[in-house]
Amino acid sequence: MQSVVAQQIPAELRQRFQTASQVLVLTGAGVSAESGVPTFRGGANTAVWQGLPFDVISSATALEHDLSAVWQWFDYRRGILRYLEPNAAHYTLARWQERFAQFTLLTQNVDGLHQAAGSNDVIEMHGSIWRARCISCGVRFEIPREGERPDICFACGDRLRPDVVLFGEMLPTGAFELAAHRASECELCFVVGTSALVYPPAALPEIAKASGAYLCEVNPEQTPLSDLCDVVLTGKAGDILPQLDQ
Ligand code: BJW
Repeated sequence: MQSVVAQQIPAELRQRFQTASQVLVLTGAGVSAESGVPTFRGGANTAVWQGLPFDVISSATALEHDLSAVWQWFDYRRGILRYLEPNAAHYTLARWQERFAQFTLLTQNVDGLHQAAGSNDVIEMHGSIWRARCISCGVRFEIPREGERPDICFACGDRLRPDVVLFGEMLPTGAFELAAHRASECELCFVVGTSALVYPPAALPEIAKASGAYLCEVNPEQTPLSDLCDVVLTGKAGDILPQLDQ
């Protein structure tokens, strides 16, 4: 593994970036940090809401026992997100969809900022904070940026829940399979702003690497994935990703 600081993009990475046709990017909370979205982990901190660590309140168990508390947690976060904008990293990744013959953007984020920056066909592995889903019939509803969220299913009248993947829940049908397929095909794989602790998404760079891809991590901190990477660019996504375009 080659570890370099920002503004020293290695020649091999630059050359691969110029010639690759199949590129995959996996993003995590760190890509939105420069927009003001709090990360879950990192800097030796863990997100806590009303005394509950996020992995307690964002869990299938919490949903089962106290749906109202889970909604309060997500309502609180939408209240913050409503005022936040994409940053240079989101806009750079949106440009990359035009640059490569096949470009896959996989995100673990639920904040919708990639789409706000102009990315299409984002594979949202953990759902979206801007949707609700019926706990009985599964119909999904958009939650408006302004105004009230729906709390009852218009189709069957049952309760709604956030359309996100909580700890102990399965990913959306087909999302991991599609992501794993794309990971196995890509030549160049970027892992940006994720602690690479949560499975199954953390397995995707391993699949890419095992299939022959060149693996590049962008993160100010080391992660369990760093040693597997061909190159680690140590720094902020909003500083580093635009440099690759230059
Ligand atoms: C910057 C930066 C800047 C800062 N620029 N970078 C295999 C082994 C062990 C456990 C499991 C396993 N398989 C499954 C499990 C269980 C579990 C799991 O993975 N647990 C581990 C934590 C141990 N997984 C699941 O439960 C998953 N479901 C599943 O596997 O189903 C099958 C199953 C069912 C039942 C039982 C067992 C299996 C579902 C996981 C869903 C996770 N959902 C969450 C919450 C979503 C809702 C919400 O938003 O509240 O998703 S958890 C949270 O972590 C969120 C994130 O998407 C996810 C990943 O976090 P991420 O994005 O990496 O953020 P951080 O904060 O961790 O890291 C930020 C990084 O950014 C840091 O590295 C910083 O340095 C960096 N950074 N500024 C670039 N400017």
